[in-house]
Amino acid sequence: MLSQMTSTAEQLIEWKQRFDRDGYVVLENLIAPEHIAQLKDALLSVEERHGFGYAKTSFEGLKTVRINNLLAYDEAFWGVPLQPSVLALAESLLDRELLLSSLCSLTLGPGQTAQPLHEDTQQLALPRPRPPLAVNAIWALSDFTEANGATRIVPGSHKLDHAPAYGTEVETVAATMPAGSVMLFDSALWHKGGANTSNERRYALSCYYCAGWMRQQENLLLGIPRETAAAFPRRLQELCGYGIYKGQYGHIENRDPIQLLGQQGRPTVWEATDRKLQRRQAPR
Ligand SMILES: O=C(O)CCC(=O)C(=O)O
Repeated sequence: MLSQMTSTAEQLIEWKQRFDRDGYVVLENLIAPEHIAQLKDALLSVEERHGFGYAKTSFEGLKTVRINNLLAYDEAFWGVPLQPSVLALAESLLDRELLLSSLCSLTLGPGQTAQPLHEDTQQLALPRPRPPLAVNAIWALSDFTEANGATRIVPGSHKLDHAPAYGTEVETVAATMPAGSVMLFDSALWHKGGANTSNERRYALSCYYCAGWMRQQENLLLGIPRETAAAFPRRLQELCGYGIYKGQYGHIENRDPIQLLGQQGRPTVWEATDRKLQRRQAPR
């Protein structure tokens, strides 16, 4: 079920201004409670059916269950990257040809300690500050509180000229928000998962988008079975990488990879240019 709430153009401009200024923006109470309940049920069912346990590294969280490649596991997640307001904002920050970089769950168990401070693109040797390369949308499936490990952020840090050295500690703010809210942040923003000192799990999804020319964090083209991807809505197929960026990058022998899913492909930039020239030269 897709949340039906859409954004007006003015709303989008305001969210974008806040995102540009602070490096993040919270869209409060965006997702209907029934939708949140459905996503949580699906997560629990996948966790149980597939026997997912805690992550194996301290960064990912030794008391955290992360389920990667979520689109392959349950149809309930297919609407997440397509949520209209979030996708419209991500498109306006990146561009219409953006990609889904990864979709995973972040279920912080009681006793999970705070994550090391980081930014999500700090492995890339690129100068900072820079325009957004990637945008993370954290879906709060539980109320995010100080106690249960709400994501902690350093507002404005996307504008700093360096990423945090691993293990650096600086003052952070807990991004508290009610369940059903979505926080979008620039991958360059300094942040970390908080410590869960409560007795409850903190449920969240990370829907991470990146520029269309960038390598995706998860290899969705290989990780999602072809027959599963063939059943996705076309826009989700495109977000997963079944497309040709700017008509040039990602083609297979000049054909659009979306044809592998039985869809009509788009022309390469070279074909499109010739068609334009032919139209211009055609007698009127
Ligand atoms: O769990 C969170 O709140 C944030 C997780 C995160 O930033 C990450 O894993 O990169």
